[in-house]
Amino acid sequence: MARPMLETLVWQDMKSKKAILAGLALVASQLGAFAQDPCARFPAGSVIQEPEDLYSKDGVLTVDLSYQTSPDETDNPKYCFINSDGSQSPTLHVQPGDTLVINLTNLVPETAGKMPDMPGMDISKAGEGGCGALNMTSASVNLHYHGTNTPPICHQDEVIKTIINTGETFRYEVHFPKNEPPGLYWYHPHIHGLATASVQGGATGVIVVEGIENVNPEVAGLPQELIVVRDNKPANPPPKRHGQRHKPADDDAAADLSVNYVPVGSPAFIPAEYVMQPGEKQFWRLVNSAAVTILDIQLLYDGVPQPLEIISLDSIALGSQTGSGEARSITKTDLLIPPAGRAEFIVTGPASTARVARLVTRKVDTGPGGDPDPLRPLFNISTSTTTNSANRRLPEVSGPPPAQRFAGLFDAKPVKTRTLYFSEDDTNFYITVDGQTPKPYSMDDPPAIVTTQGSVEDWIIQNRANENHEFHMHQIHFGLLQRNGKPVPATERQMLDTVDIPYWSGTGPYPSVTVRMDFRGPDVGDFVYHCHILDHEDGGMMAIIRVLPRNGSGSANAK
Ligand SMILES: [Cu+2]
Repeated sequence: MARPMLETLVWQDMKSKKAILAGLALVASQLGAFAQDPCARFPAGSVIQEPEDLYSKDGVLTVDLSYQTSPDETDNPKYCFINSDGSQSPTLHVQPGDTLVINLTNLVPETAGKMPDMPGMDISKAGEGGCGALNMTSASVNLHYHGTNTPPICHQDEVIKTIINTGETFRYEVHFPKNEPPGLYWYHPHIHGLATASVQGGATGVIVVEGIENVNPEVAGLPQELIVVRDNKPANPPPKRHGQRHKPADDDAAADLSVNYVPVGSPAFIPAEYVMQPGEKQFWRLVNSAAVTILDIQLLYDGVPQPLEIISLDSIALGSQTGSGEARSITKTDLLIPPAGRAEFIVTGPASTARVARLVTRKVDTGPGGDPDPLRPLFNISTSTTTNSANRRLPEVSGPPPAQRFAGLFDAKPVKTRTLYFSEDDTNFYITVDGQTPKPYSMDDPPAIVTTQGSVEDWIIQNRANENHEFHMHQIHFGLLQRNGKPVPATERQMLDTVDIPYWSGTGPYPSVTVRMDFRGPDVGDFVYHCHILDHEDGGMMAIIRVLPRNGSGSANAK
C-alpha cells in the first residue's frame, strides 16, 4: 500500500561510501559512550552491528550476565544484560542437547523502576514455594527462554515463582533437549507486571540452536545476518488508548522501534543502515523482540516488493515437523510477525543501480482498541562490492536432519477440545477458559487448565476484544490447524509458539485459531500461556496450565 507520508519523509540516503564511513565513525564515537553507559545505544542512522556471539564448548555454554539500567535521553529507563566482557545482549549459540549456564546478577537498584499497581496481584504470595527471592520489588528480574522446549522448573525455564532481586546472583542451568529444533529463540525477563518495562527497556537477546543447515540444506553456506527488532517507549507517546477509543493520527506509533539497538524513532523514522554486496543471497534471521509491536515486514527495492523466501518460523523450519519431515520454503512479499515471533528467510540483495532499497514494516490494522503500528522503515540497504560476509557464512551440511520433536502431531487424535478467549474491559485484560469466570492473572492463581502428560489437545482460541491479541504458549510449540474454523492446507501446516488473532469487529463470529497442543513430551509441571503484547500480559492476560506426569509419581522433567 502506498503511503504519502513515507514519500514526504526525508530519507537518510547513505548509499555513498563517504556516508558509510561517516556512519562507521558514529559507531566508533559511540564506543566511548558504551564505556560509561552500560545500556548505551547507537545513534539513529547507524550501520547495524551484530551482537557478540558466544558458542558452547563440549556441550556447555557458561555466561556471566548482569542486569543493569540507565536512563535514556527522555528519562525512560533502559535495561540491559551485560556480559562479563562489557558487551550487551550477547547471542548465545548452543547445540541440541547442550546445557546453557547463566549466572545472572541483578545490579538494578530497587529505586529504578515503578512498582506496578495491578488488581488481583498479591506480591507477598509470589514467593510461596518460590525460586530465588521470596518477594517481588520494582527491580526484580528473571529469564524466560522463549520458544525453547526446556523444563519449567526452578533454575531452568520457570517464570511463575523465580525472582532475582537487587544484589542477588542466580544460577540458571538450562538443559536443551537432544531433539530441540535448530533455529532462533530468545531470552527476556518475565516478571509479571514488569515485563513490558524490562523488554521495552531493551533487556533481550537471542539464542541460536545450531544446525539449521541440516534441516533445510538450502541455507547451507549462506551469509547469515541477525536482525533484532525491539520497541521502546516513544519520547512523546500517543494517549493510552485502552478504554478510550479515539482515532489515532496516521503516523502515531504506540512504541518506537530499534534494529540491533539502532533507534528508528518517531516522528522522523530515520532508518538504520545495512551494507551488502549487490545481488548477494543472504539468510536473514529476524527476531521480533518488541513488547507491543506487531510487525508486517516487507523488502522494497525502488518501491517494488521483493520475494522473502521463508525457511523457518518460531524456530521451526517449515515442513520439518509436520509430516514427512521434508523441509520446504514459502515465498511471500510481506510477513506478519507477532511480538515474540521469529522469521528466518532468504533474500537477494539489490542491484547496485537500485536507488532506494529498504526493509519496512507495513501498517498493521490492530483494531479500534489496538495500539497503532504504522508503516515505517527498519533499515536502508547500501551495496558495496568490497563488503565481506565470508565470516558470517553458515556451515555446509554435516549430517541428516535431526529427529522430529513433534512427529505425528497432526495425525494424532486429540483427547480433549477446549475453547479459550481473549477479552478485556476498561481496567483489565483476560484470557479465560470458556465456562470459567474471567479474572486477571494473579501470581498465586491455581492452574486454569490441568492436563496429563501424553495427551494431545485441540484448543480453539477466540478473540472477543476489539484489538488484536497474540497467543503464546510456554514450553511447547503448537500446530496451527485452523483459522476462523477453516483448515490450514496440509502443505502450509506449521508449528508455532506465538500466533496473532485479529480483533473482533463487534458483530459476527469471533475471530479464532484452532491449535493442537502436544503434551507428549517430557515437560510437566506448571507453566503459563498469555498474550505476548506484554502490557496485556502485565495487565492480567495470562494463566497457568498444569501438566501432570503420566505415571502420577511427580517425578517430573526427566530429560
Ligand atoms: Cu493482547
